[in-house]
Amino acid sequence: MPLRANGDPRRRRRGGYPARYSAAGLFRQGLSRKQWPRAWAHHPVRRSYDVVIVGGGVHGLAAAYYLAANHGISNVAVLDKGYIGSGGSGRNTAILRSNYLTPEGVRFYNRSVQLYQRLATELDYNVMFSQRGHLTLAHSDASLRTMRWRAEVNKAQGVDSEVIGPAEVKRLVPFLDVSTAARYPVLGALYHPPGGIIRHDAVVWGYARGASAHGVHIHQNTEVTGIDVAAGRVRGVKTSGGDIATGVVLNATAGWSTLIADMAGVSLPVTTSPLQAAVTEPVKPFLSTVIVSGTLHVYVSQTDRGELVFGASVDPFTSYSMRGSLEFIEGLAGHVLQLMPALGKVRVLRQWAGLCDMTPDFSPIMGNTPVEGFLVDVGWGTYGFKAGPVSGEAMAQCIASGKPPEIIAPFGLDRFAAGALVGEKGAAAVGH
Ligand code: PYC
Repeated sequence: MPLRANGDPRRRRRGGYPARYSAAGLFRQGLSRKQWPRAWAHHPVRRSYDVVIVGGGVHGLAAAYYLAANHGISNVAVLDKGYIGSGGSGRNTAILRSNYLTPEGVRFYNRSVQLYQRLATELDYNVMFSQRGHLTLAHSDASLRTMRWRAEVNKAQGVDSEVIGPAEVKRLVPFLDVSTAARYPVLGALYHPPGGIIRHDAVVWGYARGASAHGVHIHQNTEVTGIDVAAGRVRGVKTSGGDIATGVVLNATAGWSTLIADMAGVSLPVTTSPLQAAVTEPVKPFLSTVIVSGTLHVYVSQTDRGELVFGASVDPFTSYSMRGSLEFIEGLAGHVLQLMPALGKVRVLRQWAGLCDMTPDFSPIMGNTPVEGFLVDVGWGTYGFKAGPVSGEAMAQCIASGKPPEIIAPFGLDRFAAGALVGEKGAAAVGH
């Protein structure tokens, strides 16, 4: 059922930011000697909301923001059992791209890249999106064929991707070993110029500030412990901060998506595995693109501060553990050195893990469920952060209108029973 707008239309147009972030604003604030106002407000938990969003990561906060900004629905709560961005949104390696394998996937992630491109202006928040180009290396004829396939699908959807040879790869990344003597020689790469990296915390904080300015309530340290369902529809949620009545619950969690769905009696075809990552000490800027090698299970980019951010494959077991392991860092180091032997002396500072909810076809599950008023935006595997803006925009539209918009229609839960899978494994940067 569609929801009615309740937000103040003046706020909808401009947002009610307590302070504007600009060079002039910074100067004025410095002169005033006052504290900056809080970026997002604290509120007591209301006993009822029109919409409750479970999960304060980029997906949940973006959905809240677009509900209020695009549809005037602002009687909305975002609940997180920890602090916002403490799950996958703060643990990913911040890579954005739209060079997927299926037309459905390419269209969807391309819309996300477009929204990311204008996010800093839209949210009045510097999210530091750097479109520095993205290279997926091919080390075998089979992966070169997949790269060609992806390039053609990408181009047909208007996305800039092309297959390039080893000499062009070397020109883009002089430190890369592209010699035929390498253990896994580089035969070519899928080059995707619009891909890049972003400051992931800033994206979370920017959406939180934007949503709050439009009247959304953000409740951190508020765990959902149950979902009330009667006669096939949602009535409310039980939380560590008390019960909340609501007719709409959006499950926008990663890692805990099946546990939340179970509370509503909805079964999801999802398993959860950790994905580890690591960061080095800062070194001089030398790497101006993102590099991915599926064969060597490694991807790497260099931050604006000079650190190298690395990731590898998902751990080969299901678990809710978010700890790093010695096996991971040893395997990663070996693979990195095969690609870039010059990095032998760079020290790793930190490693961590996030949780990936894997679906059978490596595409997400989005939209309505058999329980009326219980919606899902889950099953993101290793692609979740890239999809934050488009998912938020689409789920907001789905809640406001009562039906999934075209762009997420292929990702419904019913596709598994219908056998209409959207196979995206071939576009994974990560080994599985
Ligand atoms: O799909 O680009 C990707 C990716 C990188 C790390 C995790 N997923």
